[in-house]
This record gives sequence, C-alpha cells and structure tokens, in this order.
Amino acid sequence: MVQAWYMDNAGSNEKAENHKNPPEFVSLQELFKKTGVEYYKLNLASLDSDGILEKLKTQRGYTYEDQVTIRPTPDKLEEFEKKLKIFYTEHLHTDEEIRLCVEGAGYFDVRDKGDDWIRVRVDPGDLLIIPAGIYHRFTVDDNKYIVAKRFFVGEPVWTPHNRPADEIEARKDYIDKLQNGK
Ligand code: KMT
Ligand code: NI
Repeated sequence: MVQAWYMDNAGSNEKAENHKNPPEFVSLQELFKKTGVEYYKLNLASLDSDGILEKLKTQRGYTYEDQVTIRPTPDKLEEFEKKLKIFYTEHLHTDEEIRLCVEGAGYFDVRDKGDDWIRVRVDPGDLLIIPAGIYHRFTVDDNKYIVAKRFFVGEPVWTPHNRPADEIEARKDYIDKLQNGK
C-alpha cells in the first residue's frame, strides 16, 4: 500500500522518511483532494498483458514512454549527485509528471493547498501522476536506487521551473483547478 505523510522539514537526511512528529499520514483520497496527485497500483508481473496500463495510456493520451535508472556508480558519482540536486530542488513543470516505479524506491514530495510538504513513497508497481503546475521534488531513499518508467503526452518536455514560478500559466491553471475542487 502506498504511503503518504506530512513532513518534518528539520531533518538533515533528505533520504530518510522525515515524518512530522507525531506522524500524520495522508490517505490517497486526501492526497488527491489536497494536491490533485493521482495514484494507481499496477501489477508489474502482468503489466504487458492485463491491459490496465494500456488503457491508462490511451485514456490520458500518453504516447511517449521510456525508463530511467537512478543510482550512484563509482564512475558516475558526480552525475548522480548532480541529478539528485536538480530533482530535489523545488520546481514545477508545464505538463504532468508520470512515473511508474518498477524497481527500488523513491520519495515524491508535493506541496499541499496550505503549502506544506506531503511525502509520497513509491515502491515497485506504484504509478503517480503529478499535475502540471504543482510544486514538487524527488529523492531516492537510503538505498539510493530506483528504476522508473516515464510517460508523456507527445514530445517530452522535462524542463523544471524552479520556485518561484508563479507567473507560469500551468501554475495559474493548477491553482484554479485545485480551488474549484477539480
Ligand atoms: C523528476 O523529474 O523529478 C524525475 O524524473 C524524478 C526521477 S524519476 C523516479
Ligand atoms: Ni519534476
């Protein structure tokens, strides 16, 4: 079961769970209400045959797909650190960020309506849809390893717009949608 919780920002290790004290978990329904983030649990063993991912791709128009591996290797340590720094810098995109964890694990942090961080842990089979215009960031856990599939509508645009990016149309649209209850 995917878990989401409010964060304590005082922690010195970003790759730890960083629970608020006392812990405050967020249900998937609440997560959607407070952020617009959507979640699907997929069966990786039948990913290519059960039609569920296929249906999602058709419904949402995901025409692009690739797979990324994030891990430190001795020859590319610097690249790993650099990548993580970019991922963990609070940003938004002009399109949805769709990630399906297939190996390892990671944390997607998203800002709720009150601008507090909610941390969402993904494990294999967890698919998250992070809306365009939401401030978010990503990190691995202490195992420093994730393999994720990425999906996109049309030609992918990965550009992060670091906060503050409130003037971006996607941000305004996101705020509007969230306020009108979607
Ligand atoms: C992003 O844009 O933040 C990422 O792609 C995170 C890594 S995917 C597990
Ligand atoms: Ni992002």
